[in-house]
Amino acid sequence: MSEAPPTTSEAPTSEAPGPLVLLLSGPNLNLLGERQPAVYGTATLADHVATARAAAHAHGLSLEHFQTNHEGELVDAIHRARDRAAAIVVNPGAFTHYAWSIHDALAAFDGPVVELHLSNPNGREAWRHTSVVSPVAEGTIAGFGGHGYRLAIDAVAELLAAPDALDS
Ligand code: CA2
Repeated sequence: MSEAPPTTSEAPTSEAPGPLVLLLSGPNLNLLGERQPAVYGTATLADHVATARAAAHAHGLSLEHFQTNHEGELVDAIHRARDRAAAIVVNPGAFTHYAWSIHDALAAFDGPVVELHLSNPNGREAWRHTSVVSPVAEGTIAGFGGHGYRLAIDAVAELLAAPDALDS
């Protein structure tokens, strides 16, 4: 019998030039396109990464993506970003609702952080209404499905170009 493929992540991919945006995907997002299309759509995570990368390139930014099902790996990825990335876009999956280690790691990142969700957690079960990530994010994009990936990159580009641009 062949061994099951690793569940943790795809290899980080990036390209020069331009400031680096790190796109992080939390648990179970690797299953997108396979289950629950009524909630999360039919596009795969690779489709969403391609959308984000195209948007980043249009803004002169480079993009690296990392997906993991493990909280500590997400914390490690955020730590590594401290010396490398200008901004982080993160869909923390269910970690959104309870993973204070991710809150703390993001709080130690100097650049802008945009929280991203495919669905609108506030319109779903009560346990999804709390985000421990929101307090350390510049803002949240939620409920726009795959379009959210472009919207999140657009927001990051604005924030990097003029850090106070979205204040008013
Ligand atoms: O709406 C989002 O993007 C979420 O972050 C998705 C998380 C959920 O726990 C958050 O409340 C909101 C879940 C991602 C799981 O994705 C699956 C995809 C296909 C099949 C099963 C799960």
